Amino acid sequence: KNNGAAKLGIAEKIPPVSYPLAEEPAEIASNISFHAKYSPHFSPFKFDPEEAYFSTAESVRDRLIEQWNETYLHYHKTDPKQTYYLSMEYLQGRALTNAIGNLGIGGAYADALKKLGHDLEEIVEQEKDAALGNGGLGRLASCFLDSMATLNLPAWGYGLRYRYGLFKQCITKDGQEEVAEDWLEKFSPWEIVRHDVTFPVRFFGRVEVNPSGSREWIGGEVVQALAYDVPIPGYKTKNTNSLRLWEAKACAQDFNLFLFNDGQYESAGELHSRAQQICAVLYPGDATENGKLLRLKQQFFLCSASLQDIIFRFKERKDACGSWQWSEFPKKVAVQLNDTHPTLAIPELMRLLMDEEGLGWDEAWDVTTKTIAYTNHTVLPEALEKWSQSVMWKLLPRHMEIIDEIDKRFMAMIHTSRTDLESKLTSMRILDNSPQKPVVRMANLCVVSSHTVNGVAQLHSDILKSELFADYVSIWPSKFQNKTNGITPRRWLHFCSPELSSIINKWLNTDRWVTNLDLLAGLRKFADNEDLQSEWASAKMANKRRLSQYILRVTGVTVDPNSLFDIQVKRIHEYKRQLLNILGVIYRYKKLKEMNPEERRKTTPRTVMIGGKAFATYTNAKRIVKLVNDVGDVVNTDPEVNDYLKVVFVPNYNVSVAEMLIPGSELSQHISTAGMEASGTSNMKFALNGCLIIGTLDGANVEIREEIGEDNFFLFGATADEVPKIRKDRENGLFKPDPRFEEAKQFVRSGAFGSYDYSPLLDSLEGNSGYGRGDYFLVGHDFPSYMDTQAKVDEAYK
Ligand code: B1N
Repeated sequence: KNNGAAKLGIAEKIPPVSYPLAEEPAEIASNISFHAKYSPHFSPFKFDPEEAYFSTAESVRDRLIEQWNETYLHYHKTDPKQTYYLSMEYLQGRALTNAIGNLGIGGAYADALKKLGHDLEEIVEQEKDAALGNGGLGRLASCFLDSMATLNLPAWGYGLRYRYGLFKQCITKDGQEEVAEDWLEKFSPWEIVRHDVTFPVRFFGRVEVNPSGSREWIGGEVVQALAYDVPIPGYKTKNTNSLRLWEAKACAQDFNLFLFNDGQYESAGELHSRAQQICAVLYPGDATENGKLLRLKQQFFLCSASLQDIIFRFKERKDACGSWQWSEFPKKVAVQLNDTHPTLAIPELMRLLMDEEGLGWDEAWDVTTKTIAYTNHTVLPEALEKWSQSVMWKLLPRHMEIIDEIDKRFMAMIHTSRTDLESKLTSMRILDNSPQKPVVRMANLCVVSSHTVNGVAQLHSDILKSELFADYVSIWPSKFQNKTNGITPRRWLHFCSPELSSIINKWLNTDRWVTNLDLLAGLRKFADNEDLQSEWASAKMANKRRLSQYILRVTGVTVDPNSLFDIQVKRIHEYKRQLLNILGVIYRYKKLKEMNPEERRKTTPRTVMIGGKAFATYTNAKRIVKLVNDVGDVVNTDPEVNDYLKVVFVPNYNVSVAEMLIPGSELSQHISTAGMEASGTSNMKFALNGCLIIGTLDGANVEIREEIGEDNFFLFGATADEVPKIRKDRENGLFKPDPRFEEAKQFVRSGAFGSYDYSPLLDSLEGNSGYGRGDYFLVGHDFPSYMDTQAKVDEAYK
């Protein structure tokens, strides 16, 4: 029975203890009380909601650890091929509801807490979101972890344990203000620090050639990577995977006691504070020069620690079975790169194999390219990573040698076997040696070194093949694939809308849809059933009421649950076109003002909610946040109109806020300029909650529309293949703006929403050409079809 443990050499040392896991609410309650009493974190004399949360979480964690240990031993014993997801971002959100839901003990815990005088709903609110990510890319990583655990896949995530994750967004009279959010302020009950899992990670230094000819990276500074494991439970399975987050630490000997005793306290601890900087903050993902070196250090730190750990475990499992070969590595290990942020995994794996394990180039290259795969998440030029060659030579000299060699060998291959591509070589190469700014193109390095490259929705993957990576397709036709994004149906329907979830259970007579969404098609045959319709409508109304109370609490604005709830929540970006949305709202407001009361009564009352964070340095995005807030202030206090229109900026949009908003939505907006949103994932969450979509043919919208049917999707706007010609026509002065568009802009310029100067924002919509001006995102072009389509929404709602 203990084969796995025997392999680990721990079977004899640790007798098999079984921790008595309580099942009955009374036993669970005493288990929670036990943690409240013995937890070193709080006074044993108080049991307020916060302490109740931490004690509850610790009691749930005991169960997770049991399953997690069993899972680890199981995989040690069976030695399956294991997937490792390398990501600089994870947007985990809260863990308590998810954990007890996946373990199937939600009801027992609710009852137990009731016995202790607490309400589970209130207790879960005590948890801070783990927001170690910016947006869709980070949330996708977290959804994948949940789904892989549920599918019983041996799959781990690797990431960084940022001290400060995504900032908290406060709204002031000046618009967005960023405040550091300390998610570890008290502590996180969900992580297990692994003092037994540490690896050294080097920066800077130099390369030395040994007498044998092998190369060695030495000198520089070395920090320790310390692992923190977050158990990831699957739904209704014992399988419990790991999210391993690395923290950077200096060693005790790096603390200079001599300097300290000499009174030079800061210098004494310099190496310690430099190590601490590495995981101090989540990079805001913006395209500024600032902090670039630190970001590169973060990326390498993740890659190096993770690969050392992966190799360690591979060898540990192999050594237990006798002799083995490195060619088996790709049969046991798959490494998936979440965008180019962990690209350094490629040269680091090459270095570890060659310099540490003694493999030759060809063998190391074969292992590396069979192990690594790359997911692209964007075609936006400013998000395609390029690292300065000189910075890279300084920080990672050995890796630059390796990248240089990969580049040389790629060129040699083109010169010998693909002379037809020689004219394209300059742009296909990994190194861009242009004299002004020599850089490494990370996406090119990923394409050349991965066995598979995927986009995240069909349209996006097609664009990768026809544009961004077009030149590579004829070399490796089968390398390029599509994997349309997905979401976990547990968090995004089953747990966030228990009302709707139980209606679905009832009508399908099963809850198997929770792990197989295809089964939802079984509802189709009841679509016209009036009982189902009224149950559905009352679940939606319950969720709208809950959302209304939340809106009142966080904004002070009263919204009417009988109005149409129209929501756009996502990062604020010009390509996502929150500006199109708010200009449409502004036009609607102006028309409502011009109507007489009789006419107003015939309109469809709407509550428009917009939420999302703007990068701290993205000025136009912040102006959009301010504009939405200013419009809300005017509209919501205008007694002539505010029975028919409310405009709410939902502050501090995050995973937990999404769990509140999405179930209460009726219309959601996914209105990016076609071709620019790689996939989108909230579109899926809204659709799953019975919300209709107004949107463009972009990203996963295209596939969602095919799935839910055209009559559930309000389509408007230019298509991706039309966009280049529309931009060209505009440059040639051929654009004729719709009068409604002009009227909306003019209304803002007239000062209808206060004295703030919106002209830089509005000017970006004017002019003939250029990124950032000349309406690059086609707001003006799509405005008329957007307004016409919104009119259809109003009619349909009636
Ligand atoms: O990745 C999501 C997609 O659903 C979205 O459409 C896409 O915009 C998003 C640099 C990014 N692409 N690129 C990023 C994040 C952080 C950063 O520093 C780029 N995020 C996306 C999941 O596929």
